[in-house]
Amino acid sequence: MKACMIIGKANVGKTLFAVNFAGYLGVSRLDIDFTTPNGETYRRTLTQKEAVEELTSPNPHHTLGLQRLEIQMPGLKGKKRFALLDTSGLTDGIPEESMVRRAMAQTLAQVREAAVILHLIDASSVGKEGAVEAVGPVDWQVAQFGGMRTGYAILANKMDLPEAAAGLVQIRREFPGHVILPISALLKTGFAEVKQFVWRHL
Ligand SMILES: Nc1nc2c(ncn2[C@@H]2O[C@H](COP(=O)(O)OP(=O)(O)OP(=O)(O)O)[C@@H](O)[C@H]2O)c(=O)[nH]1
Ligand SMILES: [Mg+2]
Repeated sequence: MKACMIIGKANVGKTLFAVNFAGYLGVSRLDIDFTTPNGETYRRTLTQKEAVEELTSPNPHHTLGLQRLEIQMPGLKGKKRFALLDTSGLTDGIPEESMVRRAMAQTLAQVREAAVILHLIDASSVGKEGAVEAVGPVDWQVAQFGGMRTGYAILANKMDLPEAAAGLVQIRREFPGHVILPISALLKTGFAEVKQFVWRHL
């Protein structure tokens, strides 16, 4: 089955996007297949609310492992089945903690297999002073690698926050030639455009 992978730095909103986008596509009960960085697998069934509560967090590196969700996407011409793959957050440079390091390697190993890559960037943090750069070398690497195929888009997330408008301008400037879709994973805005992009590239 073709996969649509969600990738990006820690805390940019990958998991909230995965859960809410699945909801937008009509999935209310989430059967999620987890694969830990050590390769152990298990399944959990969660409601939307439970998934948001348990799987998302304001603290970075909350997701450690792959979280796979099968989706039947309804469209004008029937349905398309695909796997929505949420991944562990990336860091610039090599992470200190071995589990995070392994999780990051596991994430990167999926890039080659994915039919569609949705690269999330937190538009509200771009240009802000902080301990972690909002757009860092790892984003350039993902854009370079992902941009070699057609099914690659940058999702500028957290557009509901006031700082995000300026962040989006900067993202457009720094990633010319790429598809850039502004979204709010929280408010589910921009999802129609994302759906259209995913549909076209599956
Ligand atoms: N305001 C706002 N907050 C958001 C949005 N998307 C995510 N968040 C918040 O950002 C934080 C991180 O969200 P996650 O979905 O856990 O981020 P992640 O990219 O999966 O993070 P890791 O799994 O740690 O890599 C949470 O507190 C979310 O509620 C958004 O569109 N708007
Ligand atoms: Mg996550």
